[in-house]
Amino acid sequence: MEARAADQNRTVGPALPVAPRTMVMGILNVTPDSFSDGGLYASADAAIARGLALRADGADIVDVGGESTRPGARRVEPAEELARVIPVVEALAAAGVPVSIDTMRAATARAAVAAGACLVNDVSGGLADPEMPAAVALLGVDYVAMHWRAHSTDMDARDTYADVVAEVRSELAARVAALVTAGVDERRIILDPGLGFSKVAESNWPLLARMADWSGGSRVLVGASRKRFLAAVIAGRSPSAAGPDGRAAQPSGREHATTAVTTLAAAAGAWAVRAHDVSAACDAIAVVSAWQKATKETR
Ligand code: PMM
Repeated sequence: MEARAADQNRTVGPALPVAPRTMVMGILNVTPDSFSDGGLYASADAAIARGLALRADGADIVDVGGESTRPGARRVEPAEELARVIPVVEALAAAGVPVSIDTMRAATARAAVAAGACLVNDVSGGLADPEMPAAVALLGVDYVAMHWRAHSTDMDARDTYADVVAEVRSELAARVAALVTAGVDERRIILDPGLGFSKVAESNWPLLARMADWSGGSRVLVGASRKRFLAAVIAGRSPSAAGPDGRAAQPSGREHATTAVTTLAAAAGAWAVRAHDVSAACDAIAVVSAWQKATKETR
């Protein structure tokens, strides 16, 4: 039944992959202003080439987004978002690449799934567009519900937790309940703690350290790649990674710290990580798999 619903809506493109390890979702922002890769792949041709390169590097899924969610970013017009992402989704899906669509809009999700996307990645968990839960139910694809409190212009001010793990758990549970009420199969929902979204620095670490406590057994996607909270940890130690204020250096200088998080997230059983440097993430996950295999075999 579910598979039929998905088939009716998806005209091209491969299914969401399954793997006996943490998967890697390569980041592809078709935007002028994303914090790490903004402007690099703003034309469709450059974005398609980048998506194919991410796949060749080992990405299980390529996550295509047309709207920056960096702190302070303003929203893009719906037509502009569609024009940025749909040609890219279509070309990558036709080339056999599993594609997810990073969008807060139901209309963009619908168009992207029709163009071959097999996963909807919504950083607002359905809060930004009231049509999203019903749209996802009809599309019959898997859905990432990320923890989110406000759009980018206001999100830093919403880092106001007394107990971040308990609050993220209950706010995500409310999103899951709303999605299920709208007809989404709960098994299709993947949870994401929304690192960096209404979480400036310290709030991110308890969510990584206590994944099982807020995820309740659901699949978990971790999006730590090159984010500010990593800079805050390595600030002062490595001039290439971050200045003393934690903000001075380029996001690419946070790659080693990102790989450390990928390793720990994989060891903790994350379903997937979102990564700019897909090779580094794949290597880290391969090491975790080898370590876990040896642990089992030599017990
Ligand atoms: N982070 C960004 C964008 N989309 N999606 C999910 N599910 N989780 C995240 O943490 C996340 C996301 C931030 O922007 P980027 O695309 O420039 O990394």
